[in-house]
Amino acid sequence: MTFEVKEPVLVVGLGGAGIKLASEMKEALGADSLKISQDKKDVSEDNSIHISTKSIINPSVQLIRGCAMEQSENIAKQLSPYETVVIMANLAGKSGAALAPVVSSICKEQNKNVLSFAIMPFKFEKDRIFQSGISLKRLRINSDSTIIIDNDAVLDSNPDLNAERCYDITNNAIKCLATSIKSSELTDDTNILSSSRDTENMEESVKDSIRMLYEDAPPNSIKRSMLYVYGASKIPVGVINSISNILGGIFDENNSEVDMSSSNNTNVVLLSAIAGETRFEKYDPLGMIPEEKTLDWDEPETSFDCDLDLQQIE
Ligand SMILES: Nc1nc2c(ncn2[C@@H]2O[C@H](COP(=O)(O)OP(=O)(O)OP(=O)(O)O)[C@@H](O)[C@H]2O)c(=O)[nH]1
Ligand SMILES: [Mg+2]
Repeated sequence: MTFEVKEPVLVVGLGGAGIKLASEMKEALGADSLKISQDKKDVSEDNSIHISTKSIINPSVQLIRGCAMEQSENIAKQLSPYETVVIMANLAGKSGAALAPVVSSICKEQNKNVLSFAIMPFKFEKDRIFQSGISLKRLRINSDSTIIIDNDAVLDSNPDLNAERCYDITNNAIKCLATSIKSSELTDDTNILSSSRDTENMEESVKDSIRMLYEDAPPNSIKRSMLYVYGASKIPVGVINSISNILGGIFDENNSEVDMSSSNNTNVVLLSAIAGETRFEKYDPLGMIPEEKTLDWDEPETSFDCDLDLQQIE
């Protein structure tokens, strides 16, 4: 089914990187925005909610989540006037991983139309992998459509790049896609966003994007692919035809599409709807157990500071 972006739209940025990208998305959609973070530096302007962890300056993900739940009425009040909520969450950061399940479940309670973006960590960020996995699982359940951007897949296909350049690739892909949301079709699915570094050679970029996609999902779990070509009017038509042939040859001809957009820079972004296994289920060691055989808490793991003389086990 198609995901319909109904006005009024609110873009919610969670955590440092989520907030940075939310401002870009807000501009592209002409929407309002809300910033939520545990870090005071991220939420200095209007329309923001600071999640205070009181005297603790190095809170755990569970503690940030507990403190956010104390503010859930405030968050719910801010969300209520909107039809569509776009959540921009950096699940590689602590705030994003803590807040994504809380904010998305409030959206679900309020029956919002929810589109979420999730950034996943590099594999060397071992302490982030588990939290990002369980947070993603809940974010996907509460969202109508989810778009996953995996830092680790960028690294695997571009090992010579530094982190800043990797962020440039992913952030640029998100920015580009933001400009296409109004004009193009999004589906009610989980999607993986992949892209490549800037090269003069468009065919190479498409192949790099497909390589990046395969880091996250096996070819048989890809249902549909949409290739966004930016700056298309500057690219020779023969090259666009050849890109379309490459795509049609790899994915089923009927399930792949090329969307051409105008832009100052030329770039390609591949958005693929997936059904079935991705690598992210394995981020939680228990994630491999099929859903119908799993009993899970309704609320994600949360820690509260309740002044008991008992030590908290986390
Ligand atoms: N793709 C992408 N990933 C980012 C970006 N910034 C941070 N990350 C990822 O998030 C991890 C943590 O970086 P931080 O700068 O602490 O991110 P943050 O969003 O401020 O996180 P918190 O402060 O913990 O909420 C990095 O190692 C990256 O994996 C960005 O601009 N783009
Ligand atoms: Mg930060």
